[in-house]
Amino acid sequence: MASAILASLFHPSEVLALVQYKLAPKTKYNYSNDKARERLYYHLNMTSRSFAAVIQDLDEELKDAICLFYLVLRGLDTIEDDMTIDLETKIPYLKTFHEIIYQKGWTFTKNGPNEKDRQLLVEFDVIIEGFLKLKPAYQTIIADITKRMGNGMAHYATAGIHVNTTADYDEYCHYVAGLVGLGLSEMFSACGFESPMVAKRKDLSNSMGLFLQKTNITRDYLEDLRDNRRFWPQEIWGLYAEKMEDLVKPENCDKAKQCLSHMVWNAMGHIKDVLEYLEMIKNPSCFKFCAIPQVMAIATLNMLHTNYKIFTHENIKIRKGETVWLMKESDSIDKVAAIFRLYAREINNKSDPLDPHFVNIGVACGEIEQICVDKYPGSTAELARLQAGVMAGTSGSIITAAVVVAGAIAFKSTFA
Ligand code: IN0
Repeated sequence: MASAILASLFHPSEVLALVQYKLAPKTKYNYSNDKARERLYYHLNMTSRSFAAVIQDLDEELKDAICLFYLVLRGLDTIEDDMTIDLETKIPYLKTFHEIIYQKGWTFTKNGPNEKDRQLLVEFDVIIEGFLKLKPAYQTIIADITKRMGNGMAHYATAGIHVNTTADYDEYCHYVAGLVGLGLSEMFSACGFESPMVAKRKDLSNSMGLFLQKTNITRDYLEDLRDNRRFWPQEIWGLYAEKMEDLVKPENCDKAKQCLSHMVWNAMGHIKDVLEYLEMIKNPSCFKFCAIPQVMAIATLNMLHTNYKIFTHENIKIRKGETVWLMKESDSIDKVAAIFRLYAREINNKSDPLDPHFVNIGVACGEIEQICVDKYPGSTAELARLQAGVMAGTSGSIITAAVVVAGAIAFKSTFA
């Protein structure tokens, strides 16, 4: 906690969010009367602590269905990601995973020892037991999406198949993330929490997934390269380097940053659809569930833009304080639109005029501003409130910093 506060020292609205988060009574989700269900949510918390809480805040009708959708996809993803499993073994599992989820007692121990979610597959029989308890409507949606995703992953895992064009890039991201949006939208409409229109707008649902996946792929350049995974499209990196791995060579620093701007610009192309999708979502718990990953993504894109560290450091993340502040602020379309405007301005302000995408990114940021002013006028007041927080912050942080330093000196002189 202390390190998180220090990292957010000059962002008092984040320090405030961290302290509130720390002091807030943790919602105790009690599953003790159902051991199998308790084990399910144990695995959910193991896969992603922060997002697990958001899933557990969903209304009862959808909670288990989305928890299982998440865990089934994490299982499939853990097989796809594992580069210690040879293709002859891996591809049949990817293609039949939609049948495996109906096989009582099935487990998988072929993952390499370092796979983060290996235990999930070792105990996958628990997930299958939960899946088979779901209403048939949700089982059908999850199985259909798992089938299409598994086949798409198998295609791109096949030897010689690469993400060459930006169309390939959109197709790959559709298979591993866009389809998740289509599945979730079908669940939202099927349970009646959202209008049937949500399931119909497959284009917007797909963009929700592409914005998240493209942000992750842009962020994970070095980690993926190390594991011999390549998702940046050659049609983009080929404009800046002979080979994709040449981008890490110090002599290619400028070209690498230009390529990074190109990837950031490509991902920003989905923001208009993301805001239009979120505007359709009326159920408060579904809205937060959908909005939180999207605001995390725009904050991450802002952190990535012009940041050469993605070519030298793995696993760079936004501040803990920033994530807690974003989770607190993502409960209305006006607030979310204000957050997108705030980061669009930061992205535009840090753009390098000499960068070939300076204008493209400037136009994309201008469009976000225009769309929000036109369609979400309430975002202007929210933006002013956020900026007041930030501005008060700047002076506030100096005072806070002074107080902390003075406190430290007083403490040292008293007890040293
Ligand atoms: C998700 C998405 C997700 C949530 C809500 C609406 C969505 C609409 C379309 C596509 C995906 C949607 O959210 C999670 C968020 C998540 O897991 N965050 C992790 C961070 C991380 O890097 O793992 C956390 O710890 O906060 C998400 O990233 N994906 C996902 C998977 C399944 C489901 Cl049901 C929903 C993964 C991915 C690849 C982006 C689809």
